[in-house]
Amino acid sequence: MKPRLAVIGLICFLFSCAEVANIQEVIEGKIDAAEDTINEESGTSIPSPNVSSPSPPPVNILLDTEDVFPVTGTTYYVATNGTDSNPGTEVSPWATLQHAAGQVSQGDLVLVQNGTYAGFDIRKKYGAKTQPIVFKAKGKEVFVHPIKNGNRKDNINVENSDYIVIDGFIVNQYDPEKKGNGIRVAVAKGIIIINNRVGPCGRHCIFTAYAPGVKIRNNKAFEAQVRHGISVSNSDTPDDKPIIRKNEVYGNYLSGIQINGDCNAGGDGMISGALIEGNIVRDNYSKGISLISVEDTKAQNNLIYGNRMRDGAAGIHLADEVGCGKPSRRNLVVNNTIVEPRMAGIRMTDGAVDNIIFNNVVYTGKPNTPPIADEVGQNDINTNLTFISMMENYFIDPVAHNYRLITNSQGIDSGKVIYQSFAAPATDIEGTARPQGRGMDPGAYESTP
Ligand SMILES: [Ca+2]
Ligand SMILES: [Ca+2]
Repeated sequence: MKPRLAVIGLICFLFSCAEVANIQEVIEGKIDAAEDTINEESGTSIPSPNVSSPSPPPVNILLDTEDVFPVTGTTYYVATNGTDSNPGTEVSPWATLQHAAGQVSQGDLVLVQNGTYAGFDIRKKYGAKTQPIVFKAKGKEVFVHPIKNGNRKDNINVENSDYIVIDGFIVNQYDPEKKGNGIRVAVAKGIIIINNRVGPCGRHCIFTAYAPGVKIRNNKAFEAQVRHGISVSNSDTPDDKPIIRKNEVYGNYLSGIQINGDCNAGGDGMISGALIEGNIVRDNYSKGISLISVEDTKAQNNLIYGNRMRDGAAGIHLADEVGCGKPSRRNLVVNNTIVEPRMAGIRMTDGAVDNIIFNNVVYTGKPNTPPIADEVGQNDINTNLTFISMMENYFIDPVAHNYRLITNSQGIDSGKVIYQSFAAPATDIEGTARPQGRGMDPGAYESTP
């Protein structure tokens, strides 16, 4: 019996087989519609069960102070001197990430020793919100290359799996056809991608589809050869709530960060409730942050500069997918610093409506282009510091990309703590409490007196 049929058999046991058929159809339909389609039959081998002798686990898995999980399962090890017939202990580690991906269950921790590994494709493995399955680089030099076997060309693929953590890997090299992504997540909830260095990449560096509750934090995502640095796409739930926080995103072929409801892929066609904060998004070849069919989302404390190396619409662009009729709406764009010599800093098009734009610092260097361009005229733009020339009169050292406001800038303390019942962020991009001095500063940085 093929492993997949075995799984279906198990589900048949738990539910009715009619329901199972329906689930399969829905999942496969979704995947076909996702931006980069996949083959459900991955060729992933599921190894035979292994009797492990677990080593004493650490008390907690500490991703950093924001995400701490207890180790409730088994701690396994992967090392370049291991073999997959080992029990996966520290002294007798496994050799491949793919083997580990076939063995893990809820609450398990996989620690990967320094070295270079083929990537992995994890399917139908389910952690829980407080007991995720964690893949963690133990050292600082754990390199993950594209998946060696199977149909996926990504370096890491997480699919039909929930509550998986990918922590601390150097995800580099890509397939020659550039079809694979650095890290790909599809039809999965509660996935955390943290502390990885992802790039250069073939297609996207970090790509997600139908992935509610995904958290993408403290990664570098750079030099995607075909698409975006970070792409969050496709939805079939009103409860999307992706978090994209404190990443550095640069040198990507299209946009730095894109969120797209992708109505053409089915589902509800909107991404709702995203939080995009504290990112540095620079020197991408198209837009900085592209928000297509996105609603009730907050973009704050981002530093965005030097994008549109080739083409692009804005540092932050609020739009709609052509033909979808799902314009970006009710988003809050607050306390960002945006420096775009070649295009608008913030631009609203394609029916974008009811977006609130305040406390931003926005420089645009393109002639005849306003720093904040509302081409729809139904958005609320208030209390921003905007200018089109003489950057040195505003920023401490724009040549060195120091975009803090100069100390005697009239912008200092000119922002609002609350506007239209929406609060400005309580800290700045570096964690400094706001406001300092006589009031809130606009932009990503709060000056300390
Ligand atoms: Ca949605
Ligand atoms: Ca202030």
